[in-house]
Amino acid sequence: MPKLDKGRVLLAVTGFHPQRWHELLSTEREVVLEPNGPSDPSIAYAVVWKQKPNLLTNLPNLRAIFSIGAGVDHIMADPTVPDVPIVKVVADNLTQHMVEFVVWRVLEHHRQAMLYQGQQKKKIWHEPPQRTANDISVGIMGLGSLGRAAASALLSLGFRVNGWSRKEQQVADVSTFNGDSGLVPFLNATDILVVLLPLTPATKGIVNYGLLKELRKRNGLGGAVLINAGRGRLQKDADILRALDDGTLKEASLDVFEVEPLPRTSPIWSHPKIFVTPHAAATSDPNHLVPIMLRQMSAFERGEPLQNLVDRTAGY
Ligand code: NDP
Ligand code: OXD
Repeated sequence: MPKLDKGRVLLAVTGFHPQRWHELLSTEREVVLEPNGPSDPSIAYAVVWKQKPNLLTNLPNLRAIFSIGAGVDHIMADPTVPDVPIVKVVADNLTQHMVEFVVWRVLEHHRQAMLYQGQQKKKIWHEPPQRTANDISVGIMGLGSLGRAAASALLSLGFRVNGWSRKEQQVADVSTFNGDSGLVPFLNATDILVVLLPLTPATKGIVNYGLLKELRKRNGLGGAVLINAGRGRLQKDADILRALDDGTLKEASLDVFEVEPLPRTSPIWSHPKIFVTPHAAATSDPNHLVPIMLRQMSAFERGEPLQNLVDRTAGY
């Protein structure tokens, strides 16, 4: 295959100022924030976060699209995205952020942080019964790069870990389940549910009341716990509130919401059993991610295959 020339980059983001991304990409490439017309022939790569609809549709020389996040639903939301390779983020730095988030939230629920916070407010000196991690099964929905890394960290703390994926997966020391038939057995064996799925047509709304009902409740936590750091539209916010209010769920940590930013009127903000973070579980840091993107572009131009490609049929 003949070597490709050094392609120009379109940096197309909405919702934040991409200054640092621009600076770092510009160290090696010519970068533009808008194409020169809808069929700009000079654009070879697009680096995107929630690009404007139709922006990429007619770029005739587009070679690949790089997502600024691990999730690519923000790209796939536009059905006119052309059929070029889409690269998702897989990076130690992002994975580390997510592992820290999952371990933090699991430990807080396991060690009953909400109970102690309530006691402290009322100056109550009371020690509830304590369980160790190996009494608790954490079930991770999504055994991708983030789910596997979270599983490994939780195992090292002594938790039992279950995992659910689309295809059959083998992960050392993790009890794995897959597909529709594996979902209920996975939930029935899970005390703390951690959601690290991508948002696709198959997963939209999956975290609903019926699913939460299947979680195990016979543990020392006093009820099942939900942690969602995947995507907000995987869940039904109203179903989570219902499950918390009727005791189906004991507590939840939510990093993502059906509508983001979470509207100020949402009852989730002030719910005593919900810990809220603003889609901040694992931030994409340009200092770590841009060098990986630049290396991939150069390797591709030398004729090497792109890594971490999205399966467009599966949607992630
Ligand atoms: P990957 O693409 O590496 O893995 C996705 C996992 O989900 C795979 O195990 C896959 O199964 C599984 N999966 C996908 N569809 C289904 C389905 N229909 N049924 C069962 N399992 C399914 O993703 P990452 O681990 O890199 O990231 C996961 C998600 O985390 C991202 O898509 C993003 O939405 C979210 N995220 C959130 C962040 C935040 O700050 N809140 C930050 C970063 C990511 P299989 O193994 O069989 O392919
Ligand atoms: C991501 C995110 O997908 O930050 O990486 O949500």
